[in-house]
Amino acid sequence: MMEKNISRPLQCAAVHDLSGFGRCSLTVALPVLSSMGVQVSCLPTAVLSTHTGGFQGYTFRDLTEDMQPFFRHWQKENFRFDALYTGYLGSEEQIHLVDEFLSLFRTEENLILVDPVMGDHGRLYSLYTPQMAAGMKRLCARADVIVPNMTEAAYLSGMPYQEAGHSRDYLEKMCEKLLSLGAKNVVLTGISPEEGRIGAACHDGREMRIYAPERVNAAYDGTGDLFASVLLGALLRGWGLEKAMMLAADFTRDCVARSLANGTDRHHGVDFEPILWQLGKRILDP
Ligand code: PXL
Repeated sequence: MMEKNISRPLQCAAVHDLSGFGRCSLTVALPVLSSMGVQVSCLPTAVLSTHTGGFQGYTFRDLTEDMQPFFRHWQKENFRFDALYTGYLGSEEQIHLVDEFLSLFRTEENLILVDPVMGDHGRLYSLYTPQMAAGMKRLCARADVIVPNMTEAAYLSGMPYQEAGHSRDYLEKMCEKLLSLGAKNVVLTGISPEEGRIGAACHDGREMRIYAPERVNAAYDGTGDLFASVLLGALLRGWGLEKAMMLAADFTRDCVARSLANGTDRHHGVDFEPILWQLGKRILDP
């Protein structure tokens, strides 16, 4: 008997680091997108022993030199992607290279999602420089969707950072400033319009929608990557921006809740593995 829903896998090129330990970047993007029926091709920017947000003495192998030969080979092979997805970038030069990569692989139909991974909790990550932050603005200008957290949104928009208590007016101004960089859609993550609620806001250039369910009181590393990966998977499967945002927020919250209940260390990332199948089921068998 024929299986229903047979379709070619969607193809995504993911430009992120590979952090060996601590679920984030490629070790999140790969399983999440695969579970959503998306084939992921990896353009790794660096290989680290752990991510940089909570471990001492991590190794960092910069792969800047490999990036251009890597994607030039892909170009020769004539590979095409339904989505170009960029995350953590390790140097200013990498940002230039990603610019070139986007120019080469951009098509009329494909979707560029730029996650401007720069910092959290009001501060830039330890290896992040102001020059890199400036370069990130250029990448955002080319994106169909950007997914900054509130720290990144503040840096990119020039607006003051607020940890919580975000008014609709503040969020709307922030989205408008980010849209004015050139991005077509903005999804702000980690917004908290009132005590006890946390979620996301999306703006498609016409209107802003807020989704802020009840907060699970914990902060885990890698949740930005998880959110962005789920969002992209849902967009690729044809979901609208608001619905995709809600799925990403719900799935991220469920993973945080389980990790908290399991006593997982916040720097290890969230325990998404046992419930990935639920994500696959939601998206592939609606
Ligand atoms: O999750 C974001 C991220 C990705 N990659 C690396 C990081 C971080 C955050 O700290 O250090 C290497």
